[in-house]
Amino acid sequence: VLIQVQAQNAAQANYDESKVPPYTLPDVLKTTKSKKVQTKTEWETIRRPEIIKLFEENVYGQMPKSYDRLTYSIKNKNADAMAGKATLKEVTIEVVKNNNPVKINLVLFVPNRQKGPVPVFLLINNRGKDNTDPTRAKKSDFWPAEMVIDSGYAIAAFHVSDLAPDDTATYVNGVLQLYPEQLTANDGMKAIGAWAWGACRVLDYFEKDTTIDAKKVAVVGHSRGGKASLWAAAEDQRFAMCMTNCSGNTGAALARRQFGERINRINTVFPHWFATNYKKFNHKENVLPVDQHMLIAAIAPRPLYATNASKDLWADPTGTYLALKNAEKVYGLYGLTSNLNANPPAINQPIINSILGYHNREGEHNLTAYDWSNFIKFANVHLKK
Ligand code: GTR
Repeated sequence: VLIQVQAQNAAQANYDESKVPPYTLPDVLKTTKSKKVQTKTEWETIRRPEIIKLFEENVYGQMPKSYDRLTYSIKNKNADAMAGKATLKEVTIEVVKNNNPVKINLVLFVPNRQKGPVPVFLLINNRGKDNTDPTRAKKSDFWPAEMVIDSGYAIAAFHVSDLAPDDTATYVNGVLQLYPEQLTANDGMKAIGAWAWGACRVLDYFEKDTTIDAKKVAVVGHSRGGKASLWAAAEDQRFAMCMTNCSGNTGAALARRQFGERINRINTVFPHWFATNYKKFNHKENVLPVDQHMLIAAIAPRPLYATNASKDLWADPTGTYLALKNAEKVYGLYGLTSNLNANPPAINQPIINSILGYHNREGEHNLTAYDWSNFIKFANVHLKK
Protein backbone atom coordinates (compact mmCIF):
# COMPACT_ATOMS: atom_id res chain seq x y z
CA VAL A 1 0.00 0.00 0.00
CA LEU A 2 2.78 2.44 0.93
CA ILE A 3 4.52 1.79 -2.40
CA GLN A 4 1.24 2.53 -4.18
CA VAL A 5 0.78 5.80 -2.29
CA GLN A 6 4.37 6.79 -3.06
CA ALA A 7 3.96 6.09 -6.75
CA GLN A 8 0.77 8.09 -6.78
CA ASN A 9 2.47 11.09 -5.17
CA ALA A 10 5.32 10.94 -7.64
CA ALA A 11 2.89 10.79 -10.55
CA GLN A 12 1.03 13.82 -9.19
CA ALA A 13 4.19 15.89 -8.88
CA ASN A 14 4.63 18.76 -11.28
CA TYR A 15 6.89 18.01 -14.25
CA ASP A 16 5.67 20.89 -16.38
CA GLU A 17 8.04 23.87 -16.54
CA SER A 18 5.19 26.21 -17.40
CA LYS A 19 3.49 25.32 -14.10
CA VAL A 20 6.43 26.31 -11.90
CA PRO A 21 4.94 28.98 -9.64
CA PRO A 22 6.49 32.46 -9.48
CA TYR A 23 8.92 32.56 -6.58
CA THR A 24 11.51 34.80 -4.94
CA LEU A 25 14.62 33.22 -3.50
CA PRO A 26 15.97 34.49 -0.18
CA ASP A 27 18.88 36.80 -0.97
CA VAL A 28 22.04 34.87 -0.19
CA LEU A 29 23.94 38.13 0.37
CA LYS A 30 21.44 39.85 2.64
CA THR A 31 21.82 39.23 6.39
CA THR A 32 18.82 38.56 8.63
CA LYS A 33 19.25 42.19 9.72
CA SER A 34 18.87 43.22 6.06
CA LYS A 35 22.46 44.27 5.68
CA LYS A 36 23.97 43.76 2.24
CA VAL A 37 27.11 41.62 2.31
CA GLN A 38 29.82 43.13 0.13
CA THR A 39 33.08 41.51 1.11
CA LYS A 40 34.29 38.02 1.73
CA THR A 41 35.07 38.99 5.34
CA GLU A 42 31.44 39.98 5.89
CA TRP A 43 30.40 36.78 4.19
CA GLU A 44 32.65 34.63 6.36
CA THR A 45 31.99 36.34 9.67
CA ILE A 46 28.30 37.25 9.39
CA ARG A 47 26.30 35.72 6.58
CA ARG A 48 27.85 32.29 6.14
CA PRO A 49 27.51 31.39 9.87
CA GLU A 50 23.93 32.68 9.75
CA ILE A 51 23.13 30.43 6.78
CA ILE A 52 24.66 27.35 8.39
CA LYS A 53 22.61 28.03 11.49
CA LEU A 54 19.42 28.40 9.46
CA PHE A 55 20.02 25.04 7.78
CA GLU A 56 20.77 23.43 11.16
CA GLU A 57 17.64 24.81 12.77
CA ASN A 58 15.22 24.29 9.93
CA VAL A 59 16.47 21.50 7.71
CA TYR A 60 19.29 19.08 8.59
CA GLY A 61 19.55 19.53 12.35
CA GLN A 62 22.58 20.27 14.47
CA MET A 63 25.96 18.80 13.66
CA PRO A 64 27.68 17.86 16.95
CA LYS A 65 31.42 18.31 16.60
CA SER A 66 32.78 16.95 19.87
CA TYR A 67 33.59 13.36 20.76
CA ASP A 68 35.83 11.71 23.35
CA ARG A 69 38.15 9.77 21.06
CA LEU A 70 38.69 8.47 17.58
CA THR A 71 40.83 5.39 17.06
CA TYR A 72 41.36 3.23 14.03
CA SER A 73 42.72 -0.17 13.13
CA ILE A 74 43.68 -1.65 9.79
CA LYS A 75 41.53 -4.73 9.41
CA ASN A 76 43.10 -5.75 6.12
CA LYS A 77 45.91 -4.39 3.96
CA ASN A 78 47.08 -5.45 0.51
CA ALA A 79 49.92 -3.48 -1.06
CA ASP A 80 49.46 -5.43 -4.29
CA ALA A 81 45.77 -4.79 -4.99
CA MET A 82 44.40 -4.20 -8.50
CA ALA A 83 47.30 -6.15 -10.04
CA GLY A 84 49.83 -4.03 -8.19
CA LYS A 85 48.33 -0.66 -9.10
CA ALA A 86 47.01 0.15 -5.65
CA THR A 87 47.25 -0.45 -1.95
CA LEU A 88 44.03 -1.54 -0.31
CA LYS A 89 43.30 -0.69 3.28
CA GLU A 90 40.16 -1.73 5.10
CA VAL A 91 40.06 0.55 8.09
CA THR A 92 37.80 0.33 11.11
CA ILE A 93 37.35 3.80 12.54
CA GLU A 94 35.88 3.88 16.02
CA VAL A 95 34.45 7.08 17.46
CA VAL A 96 33.46 7.16 21.12
CA LYS A 97 31.40 9.66 23.09
CA ASN A 98 30.03 9.06 26.62
CA ASN A 99 31.22 5.45 26.34
CA ASN A 100 29.05 4.87 23.28
CA PRO A 101 30.97 3.77 20.18
CA VAL A 102 30.24 4.05 16.49
CA LYS A 103 32.27 2.00 14.01
CA ILE A 104 32.85 3.19 10.46
CA ASN A 105 34.14 0.57 8.03
CA LEU A 106 36.21 2.39 5.44
CA VAL A 107 37.40 0.82 2.19
CA LEU A 108 40.36 2.72 0.76
CA PHE A 109 42.49 2.21 -2.35
CA VAL A 110 45.59 4.39 -2.80
CA PRO A 111 47.47 4.44 -6.14
CA ASN A 112 50.96 2.92 -5.87
CA ARG A 113 52.63 4.89 -8.66
CA GLN A 114 51.88 8.22 -6.98
CA LYS A 115 54.55 9.75 -4.74
CA GLY A 116 53.60 11.58 -1.58
CA PRO A 117 50.14 12.14 -0.13
CA VAL A 118 47.40 11.86 -2.76
CA PRO A 119 44.00 13.53 -3.13
CA VAL A 120 41.04 11.25 -2.50
CA PHE A 121 37.40 10.82 -3.53
CA LEU A 122 35.27 9.71 -0.59
CA LEU A 123 31.88 8.18 -1.44
CA ILE A 124 29.02 8.20 1.04
CA ASN A 125 27.55 4.87 -0.09
CA ASN A 126 23.76 4.73 0.18
CA ARG A 127 23.36 1.65 -2.03
CA GLY A 128 24.44 -1.98 -1.69
CA LYS A 129 27.74 -2.71 0.05
CA ASP A 130 28.80 -4.87 -2.91
CA ASN A 131 29.26 -1.63 -4.89
CA THR A 132 32.47 -1.07 -2.94
CA ASP A 133 33.81 -4.64 -2.89
CA PRO A 134 37.37 -4.53 -1.50
CA THR A 135 38.27 -7.81 -3.24
CA ARG A 136 37.28 -6.36 -6.64
CA ALA A 137 35.65 -9.68 -7.52
CA LYS A 138 32.57 -7.51 -8.04
CA LYS A 139 32.98 -4.25 -9.91
CA SER A 140 30.42 -1.48 -10.13
CA ASP A 141 30.20 1.80 -11.99
CA PHE A 142 28.65 3.26 -8.86
CA TRP A 143 32.21 3.28 -7.42
CA PRO A 144 34.59 2.63 -10.34
CA ALA A 145 37.70 2.29 -8.20
CA GLU A 146 40.01 1.18 -11.04
CA MET A 147 39.15 4.25 -13.13
CA VAL A 148 39.88 6.58 -10.21
CA ILE A 149 43.16 4.82 -9.34
CA ASP A 150 44.28 4.99 -13.00
CA SER A 151 43.65 8.75 -12.86
CA GLY A 152 46.03 9.15 -9.93
CA TYR A 153 43.54 9.63 -7.11
CA ALA A 154 42.80 7.53 -4.08
CA ILE A 155 39.24 6.32 -3.66
CA ALA A 156 37.38 5.52 -0.46
CA ALA A 157 33.87 4.64 0.67
CA PHE A 158 31.82 3.94 3.76
CA HIS A 159 28.25 2.74 4.04
CA VAL A 160 25.53 4.94 5.53
CA SER A 161 24.21 2.09 7.69
CA ASP A 162 27.34 2.32 9.88
CA LEU A 163 26.15 5.76 10.99
CA ALA A 164 22.37 5.52 10.80
CA PRO A 165 20.40 2.73 9.15
CA ASP A 166 18.23 4.21 6.39
CA ASP A 167 15.06 3.17 8.13
CA THR A 168 12.41 5.04 10.08
CA ALA A 169 12.41 2.55 12.96
CA THR A 170 16.14 1.91 13.36
CA TYR A 171 17.96 5.08 12.22
CA VAL A 172 18.64 5.90 15.88
CA ASN A 173 21.00 2.92 16.17
CA GLY A 174 24.28 4.62 15.39
CA VAL A 175 25.56 8.17 15.75
CA LEU A 176 22.42 9.19 17.64
CA GLN A 177 23.44 6.92 20.53
CA LEU A 178 26.46 9.21 20.99
CA TYR A 179 24.31 12.33 21.07
CA PRO A 180 21.00 11.36 22.74
CA GLU A 181 20.02 15.03 23.15
CA GLN A 182 19.59 15.13 19.37
CA LEU A 183 16.74 12.64 19.58
CA THR A 184 14.41 14.95 21.46
CA ALA A 185 15.41 18.34 20.02
CA ASN A 186 13.26 19.75 17.22
CA ASP A 187 16.48 20.77 15.54
CA GLY A 188 18.17 17.45 16.26
CA MET A 189 20.07 15.68 13.51
CA LYS A 190 18.60 12.58 11.95
CA ALA A 191 19.89 10.10 9.37
CA ILE A 192 21.18 12.49 6.69
CA GLY A 193 22.94 14.55 9.36
CA ALA A 194 24.45 11.36 10.77
CA TRP A 195 25.79 10.30 7.35
CA ALA A 196 27.37 13.72 6.85
CA TRP A 197 28.83 13.47 10.36
CA GLY A 198 30.37 10.15 9.32
CA ALA A 199 32.06 11.75 6.31
CA CYS A 200 33.59 14.33 8.68
CA ARG A 201 34.95 11.57 10.94
CA VAL A 202 36.50 9.82 7.94
CA LEU A 203 38.19 13.14 7.18
CA ASP A 204 39.49 13.13 10.78
CA TYR A 205 40.98 9.72 9.95
CA PHE A 206 42.49 10.97 6.65
CA GLU A 207 44.35 13.61 8.66
CA LYS A 208 46.15 10.75 10.39
CA ASP A 209 46.86 8.71 7.23
CA THR A 210 50.13 9.96 5.70
CA THR A 211 49.38 8.43 2.28
CA ILE A 212 46.35 10.75 1.91
CA ASP A 213 46.38 14.50 1.27
CA ALA A 214 43.70 15.49 3.77
CA LYS A 215 43.64 18.99 2.28
CA LYS A 216 42.38 17.49 -0.98
CA VAL A 217 39.40 15.39 -0.04
CA ALA A 218 36.42 15.38 -2.40
CA VAL A 219 33.21 14.21 -0.75
CA VAL A 220 30.87 12.43 -3.18
CA GLY A 221 27.29 11.32 -2.82
CA HIS A 222 24.43 10.13 -4.98
CA SER A 223 20.81 11.11 -4.39
CA ARG A 224 20.16 10.83 -0.62
CA GLY A 225 23.93 10.40 -0.32
CA GLY A 226 24.32 13.57 -2.42
CA LYS A 227 22.17 15.48 0.05
CA ALA A 228 24.59 14.28 2.75
CA SER A 229 27.72 15.15 0.70
CA LEU A 230 26.45 18.72 0.32
CA TRP A 231 25.66 19.02 3.99
CA ALA A 232 29.06 17.60 4.99
CA ALA A 233 30.91 20.04 2.71
CA ALA A 234 28.84 22.98 3.95
CA GLU A 235 29.38 22.12 7.62
CA ASP A 236 33.01 21.10 7.42
CA GLN A 237 35.23 23.50 5.53
CA ARG A 238 38.10 21.03 5.53
CA PHE A 239 36.48 19.26 2.56
CA ALA A 240 38.27 20.60 -0.51
CA MET A 241 35.58 19.72 -3.02
CA CYS A 242 32.03 18.36 -3.23
CA MET A 243 30.24 16.18 -5.76
CA THR A 244 26.46 15.99 -5.49
CA ASN A 245 24.96 13.52 -7.95
CA CYS A 246 21.21 13.60 -8.72
CA SER A 247 20.64 14.96 -5.20
CA GLY A 248 17.31 16.65 -5.95
CA ASN A 249 14.99 17.84 -3.22
CA THR A 250 16.82 19.03 -0.08
CA GLY A 251 19.96 18.38 -2.06
CA ALA A 252 21.07 20.72 -4.83
CA ALA A 253 17.61 21.52 -6.27
CA LEU A 254 15.66 24.68 -5.42
CA ALA A 255 12.65 23.88 -3.23
CA ARG A 256 10.64 26.93 -4.28
CA ARG A 257 10.23 25.66 -7.83
CA GLN A 258 8.05 22.85 -6.45
CA PHE A 259 9.11 20.74 -9.40
CA GLY A 260 9.27 16.96 -8.98
CA GLU A 261 9.78 15.92 -5.36
CA ARG A 262 8.54 18.35 -2.72
CA ILE A 263 9.25 18.93 0.96
CA ASN A 264 5.94 17.44 2.11
CA ARG A 265 6.58 14.25 0.21
CA ILE A 266 10.21 13.81 1.35
CA ASN A 267 9.25 14.42 5.00
CA THR A 268 6.36 11.97 4.75
CA VAL A 269 8.16 9.10 3.03
CA PHE A 270 11.47 9.67 4.85
CA PRO A 271 10.52 11.10 8.27
CA HIS A 272 13.91 9.93 9.62
CA TRP A 273 16.08 12.05 7.30
CA PHE A 274 15.74 15.67 8.44
CA ALA A 275 15.16 17.66 11.61
CA THR A 276 11.63 17.64 13.02
CA ASN A 277 11.45 21.41 12.38
CA TYR A 278 11.66 20.78 8.64
CA LYS A 279 8.14 19.35 8.69
CA LYS A 280 6.84 22.87 9.40
CA PHE A 281 7.59 23.62 5.77
CA ASN A 282 5.48 20.85 4.27
CA HIS A 283 3.56 22.56 1.44
CA LYS A 284 5.18 25.84 2.55
CA GLU A 285 8.37 26.14 0.52
CA ASN A 286 7.99 29.90 0.35
CA VAL A 287 8.28 30.49 4.09
CA LEU A 288 11.45 28.45 4.47
CA PRO A 289 14.15 30.98 5.45
CA VAL A 290 16.61 29.24 3.12
CA ASP A 291 16.67 27.62 -0.28
CA GLN A 292 19.25 25.21 -1.60
CA HIS A 293 21.33 27.80 -3.50
CA MET A 294 22.36 29.00 -0.03
CA LEU A 295 23.71 25.58 0.87
CA ILE A 296 25.84 25.62 -2.27
CA ALA A 297 26.98 29.15 -1.44
CA ALA A 298 28.10 27.91 1.99
CA ILE A 299 30.59 25.67 0.18
CA ALA A 300 32.26 28.68 -1.51
CA PRO A 301 35.03 29.24 -2.41
CA ARG A 302 35.53 25.49 -2.78
CA PRO A 303 34.74 23.79 -6.10
CA LEU A 304 31.40 22.03 -6.37
CA TYR A 305 30.14 19.71 -9.09
CA ALA A 306 26.45 18.87 -9.41
CA THR A 307 24.82 16.45 -11.80
CA ASN A 308 21.44 15.34 -12.99
CA ALA A 309 20.08 12.70 -15.32
CA SER A 310 17.77 13.60 -18.19
CA LYS A 311 15.06 11.11 -17.24
CA ASP A 312 15.23 11.97 -13.53
CA LEU A 313 12.82 14.91 -13.48
CA TRP A 314 11.91 13.95 -9.91
CA ALA A 315 15.28 15.53 -8.92
CA ASP A 316 14.60 18.70 -10.97
CA PRO A 317 17.63 19.19 -13.26
CA THR A 318 16.71 22.79 -14.08
CA GLY A 319 16.19 23.63 -10.42
CA THR A 320 19.60 22.16 -9.62
CA TYR A 321 21.32 24.22 -12.28
CA LEU A 322 19.52 27.36 -11.09
CA ALA A 323 20.69 26.71 -7.52
CA LEU A 324 24.29 26.80 -8.77
CA LYS A 325 23.56 29.89 -10.81
CA ASN A 326 22.13 31.66 -7.75
CA ALA A 327 25.16 30.73 -5.62
CA GLU A 328 27.57 32.31 -8.14
CA LYS A 329 27.69 35.72 -6.53
CA VAL A 330 29.16 34.32 -3.34
CA TYR A 331 31.99 32.74 -5.33
CA GLY A 332 32.30 36.18 -6.94
CA LEU A 333 33.25 37.65 -3.54
CA TYR A 334 36.38 35.48 -3.80
CA GLY A 335 37.09 36.68 -7.33
CA LEU A 336 36.00 33.32 -8.69
CA THR A 337 33.94 33.59 -11.81
CA SER A 338 31.98 30.60 -12.95
CA ASN A 339 30.96 30.46 -16.56
CA LEU A 340 27.34 29.54 -16.12
CA ASN A 341 24.86 30.69 -18.73
CA ALA A 342 21.37 31.68 -17.66
CA ASN A 343 19.99 28.39 -18.96
CA PRO A 344 21.16 24.82 -18.27
CA PRO A 345 23.53 23.18 -20.77
CA ALA A 346 22.30 20.56 -23.22
CA ILE A 347 22.30 16.90 -22.21
CA ASN A 348 25.81 15.38 -21.98
CA GLN A 349 27.51 18.79 -22.17
CA PRO A 350 29.57 18.95 -18.97
CA ILE A 351 30.71 22.29 -17.61
CA ILE A 352 34.19 21.59 -16.22
CA ASN A 353 36.18 24.82 -16.42
CA SER A 354 34.05 26.59 -13.87
CA ILE A 355 34.32 26.61 -10.09
CA LEU A 356 30.66 25.53 -10.12
CA GLY A 357 30.57 22.53 -12.45
CA TYR A 358 27.55 20.70 -13.80
CA HIS A 359 26.22 18.13 -16.21
CA ASN A 360 22.89 16.61 -17.09
CA ARG A 361 23.63 13.06 -18.21
CA GLU A 362 21.40 11.24 -20.64
CA GLY A 363 19.53 8.52 -18.79
CA GLU A 364 18.12 7.43 -15.48
CA HIS A 365 18.60 8.35 -11.83
CA ASN A 366 21.96 6.73 -11.02
CA LEU A 367 25.66 7.25 -10.40
CA THR A 368 27.59 5.99 -13.41
CA ALA A 369 31.04 5.80 -15.02
CA TYR A 370 30.09 8.85 -17.10
CA ASP A 371 29.46 10.85 -13.93
CA TRP A 372 32.75 9.71 -12.38
CA SER A 373 34.74 10.46 -15.54
CA ASN A 374 33.53 14.06 -15.28
CA PHE A 375 34.27 14.21 -11.54
CA ILE A 376 37.85 13.27 -12.43
CA LYS A 377 38.07 15.90 -15.19
CA PHE A 378 36.69 18.48 -12.79
CA ALA A 379 39.17 17.45 -10.07
CA ASN A 380 42.03 17.60 -12.57
CA VAL A 381 41.22 21.28 -13.09
CA HIS A 382 40.20 22.35 -9.59
CA LEU A 383 41.75 19.98 -7.04
CA LYS A 384 45.08 18.73 -8.32
CA LYS A 385 46.71 22.00 -9.34
C1 GTR B 1 13.88 8.87 -3.58
C2 GTR B 1 13.79 10.18 -2.85
C3 GTR B 1 14.85 11.10 -3.38
C4 GTR B 1 16.20 10.44 -3.46
C5 GTR B 1 16.13 9.01 -3.94
C6 GTR B 1 17.42 8.20 -3.77
O1 GTR B 1 12.90 7.98 -3.21
O2 GTR B 1 12.52 10.70 -3.04
O3 GTR B 1 14.89 12.27 -2.59
O4 GTR B 1 16.84 10.50 -2.25
O5 GTR B 1 15.14 8.30 -3.30
O6 GTR B 1 18.12 8.34 -2.76
O7 GTR B 1 17.74 7.43 -4.68
